[in-house]
Amino acid sequence: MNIQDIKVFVCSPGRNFVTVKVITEDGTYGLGDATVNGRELAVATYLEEHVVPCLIGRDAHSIEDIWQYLYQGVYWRRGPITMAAIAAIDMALWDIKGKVSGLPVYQLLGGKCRTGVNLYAHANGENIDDTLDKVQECIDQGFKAVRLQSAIPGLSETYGVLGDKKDYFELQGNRPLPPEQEWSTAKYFKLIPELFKKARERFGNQVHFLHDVHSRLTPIESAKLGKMLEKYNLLFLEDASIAENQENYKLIRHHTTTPLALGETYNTIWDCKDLLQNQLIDYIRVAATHAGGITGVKKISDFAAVYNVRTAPHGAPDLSPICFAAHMHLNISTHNFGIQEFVGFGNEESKTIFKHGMTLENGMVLIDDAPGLGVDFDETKASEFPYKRSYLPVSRLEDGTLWHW
Ligand code: GCO
Ligand code: MG
Repeated sequence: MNIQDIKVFVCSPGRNFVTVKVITEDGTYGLGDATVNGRELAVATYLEEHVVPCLIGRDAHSIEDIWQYLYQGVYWRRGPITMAAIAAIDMALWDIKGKVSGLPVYQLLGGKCRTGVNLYAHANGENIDDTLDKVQECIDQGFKAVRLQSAIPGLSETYGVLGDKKDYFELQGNRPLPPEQEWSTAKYFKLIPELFKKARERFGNQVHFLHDVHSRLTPIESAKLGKMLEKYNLLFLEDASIAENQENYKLIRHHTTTPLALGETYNTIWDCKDLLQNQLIDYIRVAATHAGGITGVKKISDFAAVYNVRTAPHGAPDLSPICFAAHMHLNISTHNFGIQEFVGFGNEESKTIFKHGMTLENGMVLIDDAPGLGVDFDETKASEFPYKRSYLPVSRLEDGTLWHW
């Protein structure tokens, strides 16, 4: 069953998405997500110029061989652009295999390990009380785990808290350049223990709590934060420090029993190999779109299982519903799955483009038994929302030094 055509679409229903459609000679098609937030056209060009011509005429069933052909077969390996391109092709090929066999992708991956996929929701507030009111809303909606983020007094803007802006695109106003945000670890440290103290006082142990540091702390500061938060019993502390140097996490790990999660920007097993085999983290957060698709994530999950590390896939709104569906098939069929980040199924515009049968019930996502990934893409509707240049913010310390965003 040979590949006849591959199309790449870039649309912006409130934010940019890069979508790939692989079509076989009998007309079966599969879909993949190749979105790299703020660098969308780089992946689209990589696919159109460098990947598509090599795949026409190849057998769509040879998923592993095509994955290796695009990974090992290219002298320039790894990196987010390459791996997102591989990911989108890979998802589309799994989608095709499912459609041709009449089975949902999770059946091809080994079948169900659980009935539904546990989620954590976001509570992002302008201050502690506002965050706690948002936690209550999440509990009322049935979520059993909630990530708490709060604006930091004295800093102009805080990660995760957008005020009256609905997304980072709107935050940039009419000037599509990276917005600049301030960071102060001292101000952050004044707020965070207080946030979790009040959260436990108000909610007791009704739900799991999580928090995303977004990589702003040094390793010793992360160790200190982990220790301060131990008594509030977090499910995990995410992206405490950057781990380009994976050794950093030894220092954090040796000081705290707060569980650690990492990996939303990782692209291959090589980015997290040392973290996993040294048991320095508890959850690996790789996303199918950024880590080589279903095939890439499966390799990482199986390796993680050896070290008792569970998966907690990235679920931000810049991953399209196709990636989310790929995660659902992985999550439901992966024994060492932990929890899935969830921020809803997209805005109203994107719901007119991406159609699927996933439903939310009692803090879980349930998937239907549609063959393949179970998502469809309306090309005509997508063309009504053309690409808009957009950037994530950058971060600076109060003296102007560039810092991790
Ligand atoms: C998360 C992430 C996101 C990222 C975003 C970047 O935990 O959901 O940290 O908020 O910042 O996906 O594109
Ligand atoms: Mg994060």
